[in-house]
Amino acid sequence: MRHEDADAIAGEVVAENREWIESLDYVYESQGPARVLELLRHLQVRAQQRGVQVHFSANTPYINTIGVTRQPAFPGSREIERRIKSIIRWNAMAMVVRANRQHAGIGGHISTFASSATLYEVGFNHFFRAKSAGHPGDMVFFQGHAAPGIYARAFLEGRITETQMENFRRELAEGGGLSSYPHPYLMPDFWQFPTVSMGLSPIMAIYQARFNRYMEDRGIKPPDDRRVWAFLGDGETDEPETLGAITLAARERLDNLVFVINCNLQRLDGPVRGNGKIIQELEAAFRGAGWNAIKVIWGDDWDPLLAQDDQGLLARRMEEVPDGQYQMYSVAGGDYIRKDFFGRYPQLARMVDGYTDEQLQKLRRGGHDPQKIYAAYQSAVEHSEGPTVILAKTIKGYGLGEAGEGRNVTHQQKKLNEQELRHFRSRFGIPIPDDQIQEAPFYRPGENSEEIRYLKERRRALGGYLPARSVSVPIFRPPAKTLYTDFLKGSGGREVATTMAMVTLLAKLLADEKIGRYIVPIVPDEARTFGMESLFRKIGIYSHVGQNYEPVDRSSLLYYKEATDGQILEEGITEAGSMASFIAAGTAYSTFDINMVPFFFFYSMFGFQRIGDMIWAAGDVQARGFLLGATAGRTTLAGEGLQHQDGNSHILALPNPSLLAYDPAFAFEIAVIVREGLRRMLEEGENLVYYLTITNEFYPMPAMPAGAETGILKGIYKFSQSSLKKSKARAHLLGSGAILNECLKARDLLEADFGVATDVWSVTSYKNLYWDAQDTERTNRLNPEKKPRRSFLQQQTDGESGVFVAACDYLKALPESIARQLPGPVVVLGTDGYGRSETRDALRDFFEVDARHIAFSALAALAREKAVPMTAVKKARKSFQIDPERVNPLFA
Ligand SMILES: Cc1ncc(C[n+]2csc(CCOP(=O)(O)OP(=O)(O)O)c2C)c(N)n1
Ligand SMILES: [Mg+2]
Repeated sequence: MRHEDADAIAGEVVAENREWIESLDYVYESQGPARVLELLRHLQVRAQQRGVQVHFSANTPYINTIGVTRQPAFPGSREIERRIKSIIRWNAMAMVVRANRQHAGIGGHISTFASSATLYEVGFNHFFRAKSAGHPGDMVFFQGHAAPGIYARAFLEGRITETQMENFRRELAEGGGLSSYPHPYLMPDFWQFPTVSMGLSPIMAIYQARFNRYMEDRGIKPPDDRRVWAFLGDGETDEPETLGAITLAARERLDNLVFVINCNLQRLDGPVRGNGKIIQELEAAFRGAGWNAIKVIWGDDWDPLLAQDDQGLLARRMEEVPDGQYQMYSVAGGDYIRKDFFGRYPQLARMVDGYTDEQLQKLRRGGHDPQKIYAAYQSAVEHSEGPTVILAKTIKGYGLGEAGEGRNVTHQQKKLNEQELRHFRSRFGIPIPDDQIQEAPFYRPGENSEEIRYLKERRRALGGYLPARSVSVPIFRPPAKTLYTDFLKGSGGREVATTMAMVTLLAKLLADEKIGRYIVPIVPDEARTFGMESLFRKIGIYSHVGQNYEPVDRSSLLYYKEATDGQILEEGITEAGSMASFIAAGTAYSTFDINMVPFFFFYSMFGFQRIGDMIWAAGDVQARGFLLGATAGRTTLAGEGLQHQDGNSHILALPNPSLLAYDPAFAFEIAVIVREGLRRMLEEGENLVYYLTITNEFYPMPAMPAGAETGILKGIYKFSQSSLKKSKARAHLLGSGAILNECLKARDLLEADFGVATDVWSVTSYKNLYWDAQDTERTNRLNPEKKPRRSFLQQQTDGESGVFVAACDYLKALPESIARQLPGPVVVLGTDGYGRSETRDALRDFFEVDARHIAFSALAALAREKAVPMTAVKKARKSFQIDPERVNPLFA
């Protein structure tokens, strides 16, 4: 083709493009956006009919979602807000730098807040409403490692002292300090939500927003316009929990929820999507899930360039450059940007002919432009069809210059030299003289300065300061003891499983006039497994929209009833989501000033093992409630094999300091434990989570022995005393959960066939015994001159002689943790190793926790003590068919 021809064709294309665009503009202006969409749909249909396949894309062009013409006016003073933000930037940086100078390695992050300062400041000055007389307050989940910025603001607000700022990450220092990240446990008046284990805060925010609706729909509190804001990192979106529940938010039309994702294109090691575009990827994911997605990519100095882009070349170039290259632009000079970005197309290059290199380098990203962020937030809070995600493009380490702006190492940057400090100071105009700069001193303008007055006025207008956490819930008297009477009397020979007992108790609590409506049963698609289906009909399954279909089992008594005021949170198969609901309900005492009591029933293997980090977060956030690990026990849950049979959870429950763990054997134990739990949470206001393992093994429930209550709660009591008074050989069998029955059978074997006087003890909580033992030993260690204190276990077993066999359905480490405290030789039996899909009997034989093995272990220990002859033990081994050569189940 000749040159002139090519030029002529290109000219026609240009003209044609322009015509189409002008037509679109005309339609938009004369008939509005709906008509534009309608026309585009017509065009799409036509194209498809002509055989042009329009590919599916949930993406929009790589430009701001909100065009310049739709931007509302900024309601504040840009200039004063910029000055306030600059001071906060400085102090946030200074607190990390100072802390690390004093104590190398103490850590902290500068670059994350540096990139998100504008995102937060626009929120603080214009959107986040605090809890006040007129408003319940918005709930803001701050990105964990942006904490220095949040502290730096509270410092300006006068809520945090200079000493505390100085002691960042050193709570134990004189005068107090500040916790590294948002930890309500460590700063209970300040932080509301723990966020730093990435991925947990987004899922917690989603279920929190849904729980706020639940509270309204059930009429527990009046409706309000309270919002949940969650700030997260773009790297954080790779955590499965982050995106794992986004469809729920859209399905439930949670227009009270806003995600703000700080897309600085970097995570810790390097780019989030060097070869791709995280903003586009997330836009597609969120829009596909039904969210309102608002992209804030470009700052206002791009507006005139985009206005000239009638050929769409700039938009095309913006779209084709991968994130890794954008990161390069944030570090490289203007000449590089001119060449590499604009230079790709001659028309683009011409567009910036009149720009200096410095101007090109300073072309701002949307996330650093308060006006654009304001427009996005305003649009988000006006959106009433569902949740909104704001994808804001920023630069990691913004303002750090050579010290880390946009560099791969910036996440870990904790030190700035004098020159870098000076650069930072000058860039943000902080009035610190050169001779002090090396100190990186904190800066707070006087109380009467324009900045402080403005900042305080804005917060006053928005109801006060935030973050802030408070507890002012009234004391609640839990139900009277009579509610539990039936359980204490036993089942009269009827066979009952502890799961069934627990569900019956729950039903009684739900029916109670006072406490009933505050109970929140939570279950991840396992209600039928646990025999909870009768609750469906009785209290309904919560659904914001009620039930828009005729349930297939409508005619049955226990039909699947969904209702707007339904009480059960039937979460579907998501233990993480259920736990997020548990946390929302379990913190209502603080977030709503209302005592809600969640009872979360789950398959015990999928509790701590799967969502242990969320249970840990429940401790940090000081949630209250009951976790019920159902179908528990490695050998008690038969047939299911090694991914189901839980022999681990009581070990995994050990670390959490605000969680009590119980392995009850009988219905009366459950009743006593739940009753006490409710008393401590509601009446004493203690922030505790109770974990109870419950099983599906059926057996008669005995009546509670007199005086057992204290022991049940503290962890051990003697369930039965031997009647063999004269026997010289004595054994004590410690059982828990369903294995207690094996101990009772073993007692019969020992007493009838071998004349060994045998007492049986129920160990309801090894964790409690372990805590008490630890605490006792610590006191004794620190006070060697005093008479040693005795642990509860030591007191209970005081004066007992003979051997002890402790058997449980969990790892041997559990009884092992207190073995030292027992006054005689101890044999520990447990279920270390992978499970098998077998019958209960075969499993208990395999793991050596059945009656035969328990009895044999007692005899073997007695023989070593010369309390029974070795011949008797050998005889027992033969008659019990115990093979000493058999492979250890731990390795089998
Ligand atoms: C579950 C989890 N894994 C790892 C970390 C350690 N970590 C803290 S910040 C960070 C990088 C964060 O990147 P991004 O989410 O993009 O946030 P940014 O700092 O860039 O805003 C990592 C890996 C963590 N806090 N939580
Ligand atoms: Mg990032």
